[in-house]
Amino acid sequence: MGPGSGIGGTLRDALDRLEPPPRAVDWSLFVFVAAEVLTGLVSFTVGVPEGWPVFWLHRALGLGIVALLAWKLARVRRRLTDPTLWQRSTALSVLTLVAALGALSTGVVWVFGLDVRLSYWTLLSVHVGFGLVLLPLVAAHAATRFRLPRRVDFERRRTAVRYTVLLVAGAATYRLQQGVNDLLDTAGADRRFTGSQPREGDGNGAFPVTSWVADNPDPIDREGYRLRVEGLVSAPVELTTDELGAGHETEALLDCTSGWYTVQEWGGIRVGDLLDAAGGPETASGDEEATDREPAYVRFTSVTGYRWSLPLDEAEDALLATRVGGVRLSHGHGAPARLVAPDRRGFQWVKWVTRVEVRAEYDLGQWFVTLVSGFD
Ligand SMILES: Nc1nc2c(c(=O)[nH]1)N[C@H]1C(S)=C(S)[C@@H](COP(=O)(O)O)O[C@H]1N2
Ligand SMILES: [Mo]
Repeated sequence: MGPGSGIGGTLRDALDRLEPPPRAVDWSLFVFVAAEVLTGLVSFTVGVPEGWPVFWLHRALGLGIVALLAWKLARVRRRLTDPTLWQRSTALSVLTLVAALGALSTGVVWVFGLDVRLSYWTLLSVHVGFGLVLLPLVAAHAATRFRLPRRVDFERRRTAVRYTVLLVAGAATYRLQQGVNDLLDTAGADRRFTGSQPREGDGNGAFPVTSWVADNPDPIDREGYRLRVEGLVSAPVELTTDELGAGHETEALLDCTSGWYTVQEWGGIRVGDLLDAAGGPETASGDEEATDREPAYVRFTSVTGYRWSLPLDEAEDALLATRVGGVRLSHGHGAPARLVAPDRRGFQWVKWVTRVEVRAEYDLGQWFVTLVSGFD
């Protein structure tokens, strides 16, 4: 089939017309990969549907990389296939290509609802792994053949048109995939806007026990357990398991960044009521220098040290759960008590909570602690 004939030919013509100059392709690949890592990481913090543009941008950029990579490979193919052209940097190039193909293929396959597990890693976690090694590889690869971009490579109007078309085509392709998923009724059809797949059923057994990285404490003895409620409250208290009770019920959706979600009925105590048991939030009056510290956040800390804070208003409506699906929480799911924070991603739902603290400051350290908690 010659150029321009049939659908394949038309597509080819369109791709040819869109193709940026070689140097622009190289730089674009670098920028697109960096943007993918950024949007991917940011998407992990998004739990409300209004955050959908982050996910769509991630998908469109990913499909843009497919096109960029196709142009690039068409140009440099011989450097890889012809052994007489191999250099020292070729190994790095191949490694970078493998990571790129790994990230792209796991992403695409995930979208169609396939989930082959590599031990306890979901395919989405493997995708994240490929993405995280890809960025330094692309940076190193670019450094071996560093050439500054020239003005003519990015002639303004053409560049804007090209990249707009590229991203719109990416988004359209993603949209098309949704139709295919619906039509074939694949597991990919039930994904949330976050990309997570459903886990059906009620109670402890219905959804996986997940620790972010390495958190894995011994079971907590119900009798010996105490929950401390302290910080900027009038009367700090320690509560027993029985005092936490299960007076409050709420249905909430837990969406883990490893790619699954579940809707469960959670029972426990409203955090607002918990704070009332400690006399309620109270401004700490400082000394003569009038350093009043206003209650602004509530921090939930696990027996392992893992922790997360919510703004005070949001925290008051959150739940410290002792039950799920009508039964007691199992150890793996955070017994005796775990945070249920609707609209927040799973990693923020602290398990095995032993301390609830009203604070004035935002806790920047939580970002680090959630990554290393459980490593000794
Ligand atoms: N203390 C502690 N709490 C934690 C975690 C953890 O590693 N340690 N993992 C979080 C993550 S990533 C998720 S998705 C949910 C999973 O809750 P589950 O194990 O009940 O499914 O718990 C969160 N709470
Ligand atoms: Mo998670």
